[in-house]
Amino acid sequence: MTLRLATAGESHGPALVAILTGLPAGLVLERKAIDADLRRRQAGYGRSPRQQIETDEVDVLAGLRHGRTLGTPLALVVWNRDHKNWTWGMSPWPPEGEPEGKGTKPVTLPRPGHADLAGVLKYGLSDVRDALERASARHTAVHVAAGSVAKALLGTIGVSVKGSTVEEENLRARIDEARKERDTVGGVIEVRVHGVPPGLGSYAAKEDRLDARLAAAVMGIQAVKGVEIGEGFALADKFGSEAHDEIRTDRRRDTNHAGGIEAGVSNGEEIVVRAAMKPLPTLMKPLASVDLESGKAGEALVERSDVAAVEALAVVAEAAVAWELACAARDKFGGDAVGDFAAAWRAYLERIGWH
Ligand code: EPS
Repeated sequence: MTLRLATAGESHGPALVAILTGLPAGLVLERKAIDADLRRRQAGYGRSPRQQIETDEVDVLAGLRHGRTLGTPLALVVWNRDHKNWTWGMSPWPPEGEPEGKGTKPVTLPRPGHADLAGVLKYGLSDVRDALERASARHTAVHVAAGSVAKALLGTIGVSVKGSTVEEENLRARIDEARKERDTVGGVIEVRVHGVPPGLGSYAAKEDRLDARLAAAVMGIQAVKGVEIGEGFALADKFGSEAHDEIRTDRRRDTNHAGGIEAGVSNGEEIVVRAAMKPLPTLMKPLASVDLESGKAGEALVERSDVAAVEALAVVAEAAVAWELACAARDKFGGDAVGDFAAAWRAYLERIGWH
């Protein structure tokens, strides 16, 4: 059984939507748990005033009855409350009446580091807004809702996933300084996963490798420029005798340099994924750019944005890792009913003698 996720939505459009297919029937979902993850994503030091406008909550349009999945496509919606300020500018149909509100004038000054320039060139656009709206990290909200569903599924097989920022000295002071200087900052986050048995993923083909799948999922999050599993880049400086995790008679390890994955397959230890986020590209002190209309030098677009979103990234990466692991678990344990899925997992643990 293959778990799949499709999403749609622009930052200031009416809503963000997700369709999840391949979930088993009978999975219990709690609205409060999904909404709590959505609120965690919105919090964090250095976020934009946008977060005072949005109070993200999930609505379910299909696939759920009385809090249990039906085994049919699950359709989730997170509404953009800010859309009310953009009804003309982001109208899906040609807008009627005089231009009013936000987004009425074309954006022609691309921001270095955002999707703006590549987007207009690639898609043949003249208004940068047509590119930036979908590229915006606002979109991560609906991924967090999907990740919350994935965590519920993983919970039925004893797997828990947790993202956090990696303590960096004076992160908050750096954010304060950046705000004062009208600048932005990035940071590092990590996701730790408990309870994954050996055997998720496969070395049989590169696209099946669990580390490759997790890296792609986390690298797919806006502003992420680096991902490592376990000790990642630091392993390159070690001798083999220092880098590998020796195997005890009970087949567990005393160390975890590998971050819980060897040869693209989980080894039963804690899975550790880290990601580096670049400083966000919307600067209140704009960088040099070109006006795409006149061809003359100019300064990049300045609009409301976050100074930092590192704490949000921890929640978004947690969701991405949870989703990928749920996919790998569905691949391995299958089942149309959630009980079948959990029974296959129990039988597998029995076979490999893993408790
Ligand atoms: C973002 C720009 C800002 C952020 C946004 C991501 O949007 P706005 O201009 O509306 O303030 O606030 O993030 C969110 C809205 C969110 O919910 O995370 C960008 O360009 O990526």
